[in-house]
Amino acid sequence: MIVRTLDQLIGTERDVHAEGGQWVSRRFVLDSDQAGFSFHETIIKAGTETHIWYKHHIEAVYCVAGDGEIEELKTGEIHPIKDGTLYLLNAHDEHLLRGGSEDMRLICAFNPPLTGREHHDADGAYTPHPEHDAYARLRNG
Ligand code: 9YT
Repeated sequence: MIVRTLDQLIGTERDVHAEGGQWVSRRFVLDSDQAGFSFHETIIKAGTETHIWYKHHIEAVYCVAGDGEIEELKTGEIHPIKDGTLYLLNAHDEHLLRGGSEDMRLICAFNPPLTGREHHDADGAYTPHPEHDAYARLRNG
């Protein structure tokens, strides 16, 4: 069993800050923990906007505090986010994530798992997991 607290992660390699300052990601579970997914707490700063397009990952996101919205770029549809809202990026959906009037606290899981210090590239993606194809085969059967 692995037990970790937020306090233990802050200021370590598992505490990752967006280059533009829009979010902070505390990476509780990473690839090295061999769970098959990674599991993070992400704080989206109020009033910010982030372009995200996870081309190589599936991400589930559950909001437990604060408010914001997600805009699907393919359709223009905007979904409000608040405590109790989950969204699943199951189709590599390109989107804009906006913080609302207060910081938004999100719980996020990635498959394949992140390996550590990933930051968004110019397209809003993270680099593929080294065994990306094997994970895709497992997901797609
Ligand atoms: C919701 C989202 O994807 N925010 C960007 C950071 C990401 N959750 C991460 O790396 O933890």
